[in-house]
Amino acid sequence: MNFNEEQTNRIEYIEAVIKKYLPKEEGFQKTLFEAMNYSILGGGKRIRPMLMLETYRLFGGNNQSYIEPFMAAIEMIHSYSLVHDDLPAMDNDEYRRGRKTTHIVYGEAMGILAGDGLLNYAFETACKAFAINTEGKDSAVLYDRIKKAARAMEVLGKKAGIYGMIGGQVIDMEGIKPQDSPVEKLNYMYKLKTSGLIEASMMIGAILAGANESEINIVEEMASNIGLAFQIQDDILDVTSTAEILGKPVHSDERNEKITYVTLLGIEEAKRQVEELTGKGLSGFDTLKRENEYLEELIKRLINRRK
Ligand code: GRG
Repeated sequence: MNFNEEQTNRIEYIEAVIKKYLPKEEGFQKTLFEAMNYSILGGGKRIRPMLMLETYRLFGGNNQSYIEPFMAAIEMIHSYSLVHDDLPAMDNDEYRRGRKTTHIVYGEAMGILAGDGLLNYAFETACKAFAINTEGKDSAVLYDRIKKAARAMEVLGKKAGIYGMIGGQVIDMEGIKPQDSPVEKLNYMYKLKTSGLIEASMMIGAILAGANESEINIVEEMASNIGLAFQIQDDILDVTSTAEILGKPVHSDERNEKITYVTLLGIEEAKRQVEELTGKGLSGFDTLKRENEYLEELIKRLINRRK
């Protein structure tokens, strides 16, 4: 397998899927549509829809039109979270993915609305998975597909919401103090803030492909560990990388006086934890007794990424 070639093909496909659902930049809300499209189309690794699609394939899923609305939806939610995270009331960042952030280009009010727009539109888009072609299918098959799509909607809402990403962001905003059992609280916060959408991506792939309850639980655990490793790598890159490579300012954690894995445990221990969590995440493939060579390689590269 030529991983880089495979990855380029997948990114092209995912971008085409996202574009298919984006609003046309016309009408009286044109500026909002432009700000939404600017936010989602400015690069990005597209790892969440990629993890979703590959987990779907891991469980034998082969009907892309069924999963595509969810692939677009998860990237819309991810994009909204970045737009809002960059706002002056939150991290107040001017650059992301090597370009000006949405509120810098369109103003703060439009930044808030573009984020809100992407979040709502994500659920509107995901609902298109219910628009199933009923021709020639018996009612039991149709019921099963609708049931899976409904379960996937619930996971999307929960993992992006108050028990997931938004919950984690609140803990981050309130800050972790040295007297707070910081490692425990940091782990909890990262598992919600960063693992939340990774869990949603992989679980939705598994659900729509028809995985059973025990398999869905294994996938959730895998994604939780992978998400945590991904976030700790983010902490490491904030101190070891450069703004040119990352496309956003480095040392932002220090500037914002944030407690991170690196400030708490040091860089060597942070790297060791990344290794350990990655091993735990990847061991899920053995437990599941399923193979997807591309997905395994993707996870390894995500964790060892430079940006
Ligand atoms: C505003 C509700 C709300 C949540 C914000 C996503 C987030 C929560 C904050 C962004 C800051 C941050 C470090 C989040 C952790 C997850 C993370 C590393 C996001 C960046 O994801 P990538 O690397 O980004 O997939 P690209 O640009 O590749 O899409």
